[in-house]
Amino acid sequence: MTSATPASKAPLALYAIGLGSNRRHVRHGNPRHILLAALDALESDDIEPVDVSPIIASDPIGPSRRRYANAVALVASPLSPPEMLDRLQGIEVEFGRRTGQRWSARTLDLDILLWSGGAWSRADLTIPHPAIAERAFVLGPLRTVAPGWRHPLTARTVRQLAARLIRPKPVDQSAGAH
Ligand code: A4P
Ligand code: MG
Repeated sequence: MTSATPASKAPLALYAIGLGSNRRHVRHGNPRHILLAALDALESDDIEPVDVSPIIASDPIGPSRRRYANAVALVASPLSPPEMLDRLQGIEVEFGRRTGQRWSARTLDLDILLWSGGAWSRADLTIPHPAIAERAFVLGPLRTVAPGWRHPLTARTVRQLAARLIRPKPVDQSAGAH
């Protein structure tokens, strides 16, 4: 007998999952359609969709020059964070994601952004995703589905993080004075 709790009996956690694509897929077509297909693929016996943001088009951050489609899904699941990561990576592979070059153009990228359990930090998985606060393509869609969710490390809400990101930085008055 095992003392581990079967996944089906574990309490449900809420996850915010970031979706991104900037390559065409031979069957699903353009990045927007890839995200729609990925949202379908995400739904399963133990991953229940709760809400999904609009799909936005965003300029690439990093070396890839192609524009991205991005979205955020809220899902409820008994899966633990490593189990969820495993599931997401399986879906990425199904969509023909080529691994190797970091930040390379990709058919589908699925990131765990937030988890209702708070913070998680292991070698291969960090939650909240470390780059959330600097990324408009994450915060924009995330704000539409979870504006009040507090980042567990900074205690700022998603709405506050988004406002900080788009607020213009104060001009350094001394710059250009010489
Ligand atoms: N990993 C650690 N924490 C997490 C987490 N919270 N969620 C590990 C998912 N994975 C996590 O990821 C590399 C490793 O990160 C995984 O094996 C996992 O163990 P990856 O997805 O294989 O590699 P990557 O995506 O190339 O690197 P990284 O750092 O995840 O890149 P990002 O942050 O995903 O950025 N511009 C626009 N406009 N839109 C985008 O979606 N995306 C990227 C990729 C760059 N520029 C973009 C976009
Ligand atoms: Mg990733």
